Amino acid sequence: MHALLVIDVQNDFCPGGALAVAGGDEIVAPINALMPDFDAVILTQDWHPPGHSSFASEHPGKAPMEMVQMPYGPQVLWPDHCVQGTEGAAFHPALETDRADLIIRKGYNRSIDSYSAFFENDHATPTGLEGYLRTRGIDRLTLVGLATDFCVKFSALDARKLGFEVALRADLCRGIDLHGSLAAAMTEMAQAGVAGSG
Ligand code: VGL
Ligand code: ZN
Repeated sequence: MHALLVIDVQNDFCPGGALAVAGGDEIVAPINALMPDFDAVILTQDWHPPGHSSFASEHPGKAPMEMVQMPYGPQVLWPDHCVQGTEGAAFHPALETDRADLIIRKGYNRSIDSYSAFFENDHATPTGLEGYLRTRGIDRLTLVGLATDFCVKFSALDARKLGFEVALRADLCRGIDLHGSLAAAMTEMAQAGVAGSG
């Protein structure tokens, strides 16, 4: 069983949003067109409470895109984004969300970020997606979405660690590219055996 995993195609990651990824909206129509080719379609939704600890606004003297040390490791600080229930957290209006079997939300714990669809940024607290996939007999994943070098990469690497067969449609992803993070992400994914990332 082969699932399409659509990462964070939300207003705040598209042009005009709080953490806009260049070209983020360009991938929406081709992702919709791909959905019928899969046994399952799963969407992720970045879903932060107000005052989330990944927001620079919670760290006096810090600006967005600066780093801090968190108990679970280094963390990039972001502009406030994808706040639960806001228009910015909503999916891009053209994304065909009705086709999704499952929408998995992440980043809802105030004290820890969650880039990956599988684990929070401590690499230990599960979102529950692994169990869902296994109980449905899904063993192959194709990943698309935003952002290539953060949530897509973390999801792809965790999926490989968990033993799933993983392919990236790099043409249907867009990156943030902070200090070369996009090229580094592609290399990391290729080394981990993510097809389509080399
Ligand atoms: C993401 C930064 C913060 C992503 C989410 O979807 O890649 N990036 N939250
Ligand atoms: Zn986020």
